[in-house]
Amino acid sequence: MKKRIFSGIQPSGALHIGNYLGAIRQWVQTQDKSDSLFCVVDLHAITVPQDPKELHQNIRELAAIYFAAGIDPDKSTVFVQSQVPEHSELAWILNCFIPMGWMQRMTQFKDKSAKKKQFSIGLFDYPALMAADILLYQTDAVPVGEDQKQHVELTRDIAEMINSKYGDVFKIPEPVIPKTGARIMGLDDPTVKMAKSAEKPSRSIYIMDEPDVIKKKIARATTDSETEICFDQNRPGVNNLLTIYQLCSGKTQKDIEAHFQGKQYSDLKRELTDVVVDKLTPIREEATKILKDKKALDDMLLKGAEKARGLAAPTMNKVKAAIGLG
Ligand code: AQP
Repeated sequence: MKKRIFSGIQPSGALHIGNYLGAIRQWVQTQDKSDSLFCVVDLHAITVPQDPKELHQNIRELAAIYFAAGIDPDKSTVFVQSQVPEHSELAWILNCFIPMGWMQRMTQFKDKSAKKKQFSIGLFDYPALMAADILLYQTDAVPVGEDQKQHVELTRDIAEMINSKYGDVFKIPEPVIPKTGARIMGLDDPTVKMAKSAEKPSRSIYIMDEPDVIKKKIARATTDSETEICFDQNRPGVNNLLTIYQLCSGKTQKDIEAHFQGKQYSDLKRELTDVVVDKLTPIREEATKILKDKKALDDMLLKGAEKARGLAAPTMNKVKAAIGLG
């Protein structure tokens, strides 16, 4: 039997090339080998303030990009989290079992809340909703970045605790950290991660950026005063540009270094622009087409949500029966 995989992205801003290279690109490769669910996790996005109009637009755009990048709705279940109410329902039930101390240990909450004057209970409770997302589908594997590993470990602890009380309710999921899941850094500041919620548009190459915008952003990207073009963690700007080049071109580091030997940063930036534009243009064009047919996109997402609800129902019945509800 194929392994079941669950993964999602928050519609918390416009999607960038880091999200594509670090997540969606890998999903497209795994969908043939696994029984995959790919979710637009909009309930996670509202754990921080969102503008309603922008959120609505981001949800649709993210879904359109999933399909445009090659997620096939006949192979994978693609849906919007808030269209499957079982996610919130299970999250509430889990909330009533998770010891407070377990949640207080979550480092992402500590980091995110430290930067804010005020934050919601939802931000604190984010890992419980993530656990519900995963456990609802009896998921085998969760592809995540290093920063989300602690949340998957918490999910395992929650599942084991409930199973030990009530028998075999949940499958214990495994975190999968993709080997090639390089962290793409900001173009303007390569010491911070490229992020959807970053305020400066110059930080990120967005999937929906036109070629001339991509060209300008790469031309202004931070490098250094050295001359040699090589992969070097201690030179974060050049290293980041080369990493994006590597992931978009599919070439090896050795070949790339040989190719750029004796060349200048202006050559690297020009060639990088070409490979990025080649990679993103078909996705942008297809997503634009998908977004134009509002009803077709709504229908695809509703179909995905119905399929997801069908998969979630047996778990919800099992959980409710186990704890005495319903
Ligand atoms: N810079 C990145 N490089 C590589 N992969 C990245 N991902 C995110 N940023 C990079 C991967 O994309 C997915 C998005 O997950 P998410 O929406 O839950 O949130 P995130 O990781 O916090 O993404 P962002 O873009 O940084 O958004 P905001 O600004 O909203 O926090 C994950 O698979 C992640 O690894």
